[in-house]
Order: sequence, then C-alpha cells, then structure tokens
Amino acid sequence: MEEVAVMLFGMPNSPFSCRVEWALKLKGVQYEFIREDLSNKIHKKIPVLVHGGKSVVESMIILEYIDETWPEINPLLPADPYERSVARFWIKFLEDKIVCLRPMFLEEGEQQANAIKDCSEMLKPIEEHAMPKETFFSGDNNIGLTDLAFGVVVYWLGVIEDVVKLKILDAQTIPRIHSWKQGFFEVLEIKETLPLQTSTGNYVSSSSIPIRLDEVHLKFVICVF
Ligand SMILES: N[C@@H](CCC(=O)N[C@@H](CS)C(=O)NCC(=O)O)C(=O)O
Repeated sequence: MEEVAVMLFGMPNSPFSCRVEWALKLKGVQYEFIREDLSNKIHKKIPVLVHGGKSVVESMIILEYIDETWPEINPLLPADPYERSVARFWIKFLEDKIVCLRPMFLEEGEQQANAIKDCSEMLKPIEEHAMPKETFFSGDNNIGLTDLAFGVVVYWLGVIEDVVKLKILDAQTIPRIHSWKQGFFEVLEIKETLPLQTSTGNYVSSSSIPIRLDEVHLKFVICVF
C-alpha cells in the first residue's frame, strides 16, 4: 500500500487515545502523535486520526477504520459474521457501561456506592459470558477490538482501585477477567503504551503507584473526563 501520512491527535493520558495507539502499534502502522491542547483544541474531542488528510473520529470507529485500512496484520475483528456481531455486542455493552468509572472516582457516599455496584454489574456478564476460556475475547491468543475496548476500562479501574482504595478486579470473584488482565498487559504493544507512564518507564498499576496520588488524581480529572 502507498505510504500515506498518519497522524493521531490525542492526549497521552486519555484512554480513548490509548486504544487507537494500541491498534496502530499492533498493526505496525507508523504514525505521528500530536498532543492536542484540550484548552485550545483544534478538534472538539480527541482522539482524531488523520489519514491522508482525512479525519476519522470516535475511538471505536477509528479502530474499525484502522482494521479495514490495514487488514493484513493482526485482524481485529473475526472473519465470521456471527463472531463479528458478538464482538460488536460486547463493545456496545462496554461503551454504554463505561460511564460508571467517573462517579466511582469523583463522587462519594451513596453515588459512589451505586457506581461501584454498576461497575461490578458491568464485569459480571463479561466474566460469565464473554470469556469462555481464560484467553482474549476471541477465545484464542489474538487481541481483537473487544480486548482493546475493554483494556482501557480495566486499566483505569486499576488506577481507581489504587486511588479510592477498593478492590473490584479480584482474582477470587472474577478469575477469568483477572487472568485476561495479566495476559493483556503482558503484550509488548500494549504495555509500551499505557497512560500515566512516568519518565522512569514505570506504570501506575493496581499494586504500585510510582507517582504521587494527587498527580494521578489531577491527570485523571483533567485528561480523562
Ligand atoms: N466517545 C469518545 C470519547 C472521547 C473523549 O471523551 N475525549 C476527551 C478526552 S479523554 C475529550 O476530548 N474531551 C474534551 C472535551 O470534551 O471538550 C471516543 O471514544 O473517542
């Protein structure tokens, strides 16, 4: 394919930018990352992928665009139409439920308790129905669109667990998701592009926070929501 410039307008700490970077890396696509100033933005929201001068918006739509434009390497959607519909169902499910993350982090008392309950209710059907085996959503070792959609939810949930001091991603109650998490964040293209990366190359994880909590807090509020 003819080389056409690929630019990604995003924010390093945005889960939505992060999804797009994961997909570009898994596909081996060279791109220029342009840090958008959200206080003086060119586009209304990030991420925006600009390919050959054309803009594509909305992270999951960008991911499908990437998959269709570079189909040969690491296909992100199953070839089978039924399997594709299942993947799209789980992506829609996650996109609808992701709103529970914000109040878990920003609210207190009853509102926070309700958000924590919503979050557990989001994870339960995924644990019971979306991951028949302890692999990626596809049931094999290939990362797909659903994994990339879910990856940022799990990553930020880990950060919230640290900051709010709660445990939701528990190996006892959700063993499949827990094992999925271990496998997903071991993949090079994923772990080299994680939000809240420090200059020393450490990441915020649910077990250790190499940067100060109030810094995490600030980045979370400013960049993520
Ligand atoms: N549904 C969008 C969400 C994108 C989004 O919320 N981006 C935030 C940063 S993480 C943003 O641009 N906020 C700026 C604003 O809303 O003014 C997607 O998946 O791309």
